[in-house]
Amino acid sequence: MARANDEVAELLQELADLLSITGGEGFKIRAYEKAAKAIAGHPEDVSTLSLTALKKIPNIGDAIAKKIVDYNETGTIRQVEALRTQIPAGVRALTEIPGLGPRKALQLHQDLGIASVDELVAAIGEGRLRDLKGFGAKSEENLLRGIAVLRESGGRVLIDTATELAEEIVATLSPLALRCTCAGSLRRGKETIGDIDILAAAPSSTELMETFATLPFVTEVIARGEKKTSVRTTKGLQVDLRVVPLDSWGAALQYFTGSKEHNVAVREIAVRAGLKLSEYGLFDTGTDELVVSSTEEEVYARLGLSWVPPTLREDAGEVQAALRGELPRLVQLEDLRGDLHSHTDLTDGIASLEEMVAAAAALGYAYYAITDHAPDLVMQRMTDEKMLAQRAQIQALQASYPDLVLLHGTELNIDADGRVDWDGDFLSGFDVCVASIHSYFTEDATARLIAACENPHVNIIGHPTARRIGSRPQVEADWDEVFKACARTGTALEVDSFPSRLDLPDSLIRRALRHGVKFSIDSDAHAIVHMKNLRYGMCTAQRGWLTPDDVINTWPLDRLREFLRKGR
Ligand code: DGT
Ligand code: CA
Ligand code: CA
Ligand code: ZN
Repeated sequence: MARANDEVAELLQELADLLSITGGEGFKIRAYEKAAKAIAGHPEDVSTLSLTALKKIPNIGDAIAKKIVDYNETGTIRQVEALRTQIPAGVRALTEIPGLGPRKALQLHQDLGIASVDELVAAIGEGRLRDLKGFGAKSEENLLRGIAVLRESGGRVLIDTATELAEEIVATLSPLALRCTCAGSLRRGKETIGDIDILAAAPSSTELMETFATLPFVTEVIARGEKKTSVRTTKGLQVDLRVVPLDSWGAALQYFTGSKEHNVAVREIAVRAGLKLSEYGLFDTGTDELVVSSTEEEVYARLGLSWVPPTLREDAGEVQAALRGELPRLVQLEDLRGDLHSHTDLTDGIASLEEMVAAAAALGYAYYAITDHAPDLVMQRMTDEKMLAQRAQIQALQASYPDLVLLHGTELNIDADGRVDWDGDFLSGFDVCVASIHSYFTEDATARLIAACENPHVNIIGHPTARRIGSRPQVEADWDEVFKACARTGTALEVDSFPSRLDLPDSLIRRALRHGVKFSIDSDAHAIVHMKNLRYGMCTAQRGWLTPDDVINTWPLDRLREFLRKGR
């Protein structure tokens, strides 16, 4: 289940959105947005905090603290409920479109009577937006792009939402089963999840199905049977539970992990060997006798394949590689020695330098980079003085952490011409520089990214496509040219682990790998709770077939430092 913090943060963000539709004051809207971020990143569970304790959280004043108390007592914020009733549902549906703000949504509703995404598509087709103040051909194009992004994500949820829910279900059901785990796209670590698939082994399914169907967050039982039950949760997400006998566990897990395409390819190999593979086991086609079924390893081994890690099961060459015994040794969480992209409250993070460093030390890292934003991101108000003061602070802090090497870095902004915030002199004072696109998202980015790679101080391209899953498309670029520049200049590409980014995406990672590019799997943490997001970036990295040698932050510090020198 989502933490209370996430629900409160969503309600506060919704409050900000609703107020901007109803013409609320700007400073209030920004205060709610800041509060939503602060609550989402706060390490303590807000449902356990008193009014006094809530007010001690940065960016939470008396009024907002009281709204959280309201949530703790009633499960919602009453002001949000009241505002919802004042705004036509159609207008709220329109604001879901990436790039369409609340005011323009309201304008479309009031002036043209548009109350749904479909009606908007029709209106654009009929040219009805042309004469509307504040709209034009360019905005029509952007709206259609936004609608495409929205539809692509249709009904799928981000991996962190699905993981948290699935882990809670598995924890509840495990005591009632011999085995219990998640399968489907979640086990394969896909960036978005259509529905959650849970598999359990037990002699009888009665108690498991009953417990599952009556979980507190279940709003509807879609189908209920002895072998399979499907439910819908408060978040609208579907969860399927399948219960199998223990001796068919391996075959069932293999089958329900998918992907469908991987399973088809594996079944073809079975057929050629005179065998038949189903969720019940691997059978001899002639005699119908069971050959193996209890573990996945046995099933793959009997077919002459090495066991295929779930993150590779997409029929993208893994079956052939498994046949030849040439699957890569994939990078794993345990391989990471440090994190090279993180923020503190000096810019838009919510934890202090001391808190972030203490958390990194607790994770057992060998090195850790602080990379606060650079001056061109104007709202972050960075200055040379502030950056140098932070460096002095880091040097002082280093004495308390004999086992953790602190690196001072920054996240630069790649401008319209591919230049970054500071000159070479100032940049040479940093241990590591990440450079990212934070502007001009709709223009071709090839030349800018290549110019950034050619800067001798830029080590890592941060979240390279700049996409936001479900809300902002990737920047357009000739990626093969960008990857060539990365490989040529010794610039790593980031795998940003934020669940809404997961950037580079898996398919581009594989393409970059063919050019010999190196990668950095980073948290981009803006709060201590974000550090654990590395597990999601790791799924994406594995789906891109990365090995430890491809990932610079698995390397010992000496080798990393050599890479960061970039031949200078
Ligand atoms: P999703 O839910 O859209 O994120 O993606 P999956 O892969 O979890 O798909 P889902 O939930 O429909 O099915 C879970 C797994 O069960 C799937 O990866 C493979 C297996 N499976 C389900 N239906 C079929 C089928 O008709 N044929 C085969 N070969 N496998 C199936
Ligand atoms: Ca699924
Ligand atoms: Ca399913
Ligand atoms: Zn960034």
